Amino acid sequence: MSSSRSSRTARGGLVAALAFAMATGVSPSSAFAADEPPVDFPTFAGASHQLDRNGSADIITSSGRLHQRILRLTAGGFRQMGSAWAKPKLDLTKSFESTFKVYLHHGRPGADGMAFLVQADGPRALGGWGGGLGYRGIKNSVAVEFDTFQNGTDPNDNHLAVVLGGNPDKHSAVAEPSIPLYGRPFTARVAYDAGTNDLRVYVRSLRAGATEELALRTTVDLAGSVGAGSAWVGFTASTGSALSKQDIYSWTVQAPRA
Ligand SMILES: [Ca+2]
Repeated sequence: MSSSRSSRTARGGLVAALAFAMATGVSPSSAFAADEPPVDFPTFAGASHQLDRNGSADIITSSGRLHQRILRLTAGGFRQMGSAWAKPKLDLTKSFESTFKVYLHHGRPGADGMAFLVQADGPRALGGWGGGLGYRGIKNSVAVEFDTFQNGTDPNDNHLAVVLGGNPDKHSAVAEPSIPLYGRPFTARVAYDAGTNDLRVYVRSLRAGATEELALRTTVDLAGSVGAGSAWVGFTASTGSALSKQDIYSWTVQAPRA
């Protein structure tokens, strides 16, 4: 029921955007109203035309109880890498927050993890596999990684990090959350204050009664780091000689909540 409702909403939004574009001469991609979130996927039903996907990333129907459309970044094979970027670019000179539900699962041990990125390389950007987390080599980027496999410069196999310039061997900031990133679903929230360059990463287990935890806080100038005032926003992930299915169940990017 919810998927048919959201796809109707998506079509309605598209019609409204086209009508707005025809009335004003503005292209549909820049026709978001000021109070409309630039990214809003309660599921990924109807999202095929709103996401650029590369490598192993695809929109699929999940198996199991939920049986909904999800974004699968890696499909459980060896040496895979995938990326997905929202079509509209994100204004990095404004504060925002992004919330997404993640489930990294299937293999034992699981690897390698996934990352939330803002990047100015383009909608085809895709980095290296294994410890590259699908973003190694995306030069004009800031990554918030959720790393489930310990490589040479990693502190452990369950850490968050902020990484600049597409080099996962060098953490600008690193932290270990209290919850496992692998094997159990969790919600992450990345909050950025464009005035102070304050970046916070929160995580919350989906277990009943779980509370949100501020897992990492650092200062980073997103626009300065990617070398542009606006950027593509999305996810990357990879596998190597160990593997996993790495799934995003929902995703929003919007103005910070009060
Ligand atoms: Ca790693």
